[in-house]
Amino acid sequence: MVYAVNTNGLPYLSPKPKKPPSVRVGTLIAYSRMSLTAPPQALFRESLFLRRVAGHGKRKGRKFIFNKIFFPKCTADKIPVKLVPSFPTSGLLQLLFVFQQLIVELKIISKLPTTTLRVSTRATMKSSLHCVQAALVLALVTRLVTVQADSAATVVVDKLVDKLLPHKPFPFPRPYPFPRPGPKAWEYEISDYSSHPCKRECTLRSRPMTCRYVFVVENYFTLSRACHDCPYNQSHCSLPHCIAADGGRKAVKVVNRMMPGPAIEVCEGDRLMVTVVNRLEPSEVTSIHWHGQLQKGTPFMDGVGLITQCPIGFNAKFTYRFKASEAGTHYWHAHSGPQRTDGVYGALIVRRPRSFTLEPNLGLYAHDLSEHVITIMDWTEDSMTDRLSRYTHVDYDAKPKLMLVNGKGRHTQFEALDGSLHYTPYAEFKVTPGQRYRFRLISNGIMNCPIQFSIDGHTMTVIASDGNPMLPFVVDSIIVNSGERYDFVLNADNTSSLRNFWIRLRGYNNCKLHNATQTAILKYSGAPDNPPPESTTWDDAVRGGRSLNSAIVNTSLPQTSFEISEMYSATYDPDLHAQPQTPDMKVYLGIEFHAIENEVAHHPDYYSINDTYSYGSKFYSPHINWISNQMPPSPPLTQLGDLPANQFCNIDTLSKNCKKEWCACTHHYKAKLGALVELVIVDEGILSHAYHPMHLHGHKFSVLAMGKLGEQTTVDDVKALDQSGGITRRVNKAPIKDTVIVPDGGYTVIRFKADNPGFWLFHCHVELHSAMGMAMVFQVGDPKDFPRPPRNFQRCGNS
Ligand SMILES: [Cu+2]
Repeated sequence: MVYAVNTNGLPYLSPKPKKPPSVRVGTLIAYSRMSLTAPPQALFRESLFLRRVAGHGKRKGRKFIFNKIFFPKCTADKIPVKLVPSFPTSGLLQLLFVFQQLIVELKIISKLPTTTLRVSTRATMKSSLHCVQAALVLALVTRLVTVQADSAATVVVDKLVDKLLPHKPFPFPRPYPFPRPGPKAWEYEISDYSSHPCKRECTLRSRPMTCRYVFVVENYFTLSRACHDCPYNQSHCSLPHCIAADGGRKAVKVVNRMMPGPAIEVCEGDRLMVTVVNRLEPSEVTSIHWHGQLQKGTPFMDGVGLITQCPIGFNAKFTYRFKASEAGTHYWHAHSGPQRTDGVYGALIVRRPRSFTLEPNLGLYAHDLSEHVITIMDWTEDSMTDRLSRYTHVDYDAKPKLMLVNGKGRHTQFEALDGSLHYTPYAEFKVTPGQRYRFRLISNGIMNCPIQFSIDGHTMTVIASDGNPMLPFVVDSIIVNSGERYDFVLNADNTSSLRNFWIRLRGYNNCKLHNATQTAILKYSGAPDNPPPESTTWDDAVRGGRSLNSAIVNTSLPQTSFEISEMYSATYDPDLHAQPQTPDMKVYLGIEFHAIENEVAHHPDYYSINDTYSYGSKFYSPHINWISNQMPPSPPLTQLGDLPANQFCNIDTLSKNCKKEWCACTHHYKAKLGALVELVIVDEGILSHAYHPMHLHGHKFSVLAMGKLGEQTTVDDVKALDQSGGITRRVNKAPIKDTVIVPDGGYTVIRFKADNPGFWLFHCHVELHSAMGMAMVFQVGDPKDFPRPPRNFQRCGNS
């Protein structure tokens, strides 16, 4: 293959270059026309490259403006060159750089599946600065093209790149953003983002980055053809796009053909731009919530379909743009329908520079690695979309038999022709003896299924929850509820006989009925490759000793229980940790299931709740204060005027008796901007022993008190107790969270500062409970206080 670059007159390629001469050419404006045909990452990459070359510039749409630009002096004006595209392209790629008044245009024309590109250039001004090479190198560096040439030519190009980019090493592996060859999902390259440039060491001096991702949401299937011979050939189970799960075959919904979806790992202050492309055949809507990010100033990016935005329509896309303002362990998940429980979820890790002021528990660990992010969840044999219909219209079969760790686990047994037995692989977490690691544990739990998490032979030092640092607390197990996150330090010091250990999950409540359990492996480097010898049944997964967050219920377990309300925050938040004060607004919320003529599930004439023959399958409505929350037809955040006046209600505005008649509306409370709001959440515990992890959007809250009064209680009882001074609140160093459990037959008291104008969902994180009404919205401030949504923000609703 012929390849040549005319390097004559390029002083920086002289045999002994001392310092690359450069020419200051003033302001550079670079336009890109790539986005029509190129993946969005390419545009990002181009931007990054220009920033490296030209310093910090501004981007306005497709236009990049830089005040200073130093490009090497170059004089050549012809480049006979043969190049190949780095990715399949179906049309014209064009780069146009306006260099003061000199226009350098690089046209790359290709037709699939051609391998040769034609490059043409034009200069519109007579100038000695014919920086055609610069444009070529730009194309090369941005990986739009690669050189098809012999090694000598590659060396020449590499030298060109080196001279243009003296700040080596380049901040990410060279193949980015095309990390591996693979099929494209329509026009989008689907990536796991394992080598994303934003995944970097966070330092005090580093500038915030703009971090772009494309999330293609699809209906998919476990053990798809991407899994080839999995599990008979174990290595096939980790092939790209293979979701082995627990070995069961199941319809799932996923992002970028991964489960969990791509982990986003950024530094605090980075700007996230996530384009969500909805490919959920047939015609399903979606939206993505960034669980743990407060969205201050960007409430319309919170991702709650029909509260903060219109759900993203089928075949449509929506770009979430927001700042990663909250450091810590968080996660993203779908917030339209039950998609998150079918697989649309992934980690969202926001790191801080290694500074004791910012990370008070920094001294406890040496490593904070991507590979030590653990997502756990209960898992059903059939899809949750089906199960939601069944829950509503048939019976309450919400008893998961299974669990997953990072989308993996062992359950289904496969028998090969030779009679050998095979299973899908366990998740593995590697450690080196003697080292201390920060693990980040995230629960994407589906059902009413608290999970006891423990590691054989080790204790855990809990250092944070929901992204908020806590005073370190050593425990043997943590009870994790849906939506909660716990960061703990693991000291890899159990080396008396170098071996591996089980990481165990044990389910309670709904998960106890089928003894749902799962294990993963803590792998010591240097240990034999065998799995641990101990048995892995549900009974074996019990762990005694000190347990955190059992919600005062599991007293029968061989453990000493500590509650979240007994923990101490390691940071001081003036809004939440000031001296005890009377809140500006106080709301009592009773969460419970009630037998009421819920018109979604029952019909007064045909299958009434009072029909004796349907006794066994009565639908008990998940309520907050006897109200079934219903989503409005349009998002109130941006289309408040489109909603009827009676769309919103609460216990104070309803005239009917909700204990007799079904009350359904968008359950709504309004808080004044800046108000300190206290919620006394009461789980009356009447129907069953249920756990309700309550999650607040847009705010974090302090947990001031928690108590269990008996098997059952009522809101009135708790109110009376409170008024008689029977509920003591600890404000000083109260732990800060965004998702908290409420003891069954008891209460949890939380406070938040309503300082984030917008509409914010507050809901149970058990999917079926929330979907059927155990949710409400807090309006903070008036519409005049709301930030203005982006131009052309989507609209939807009744017509
Ligand atoms: Cu619930």
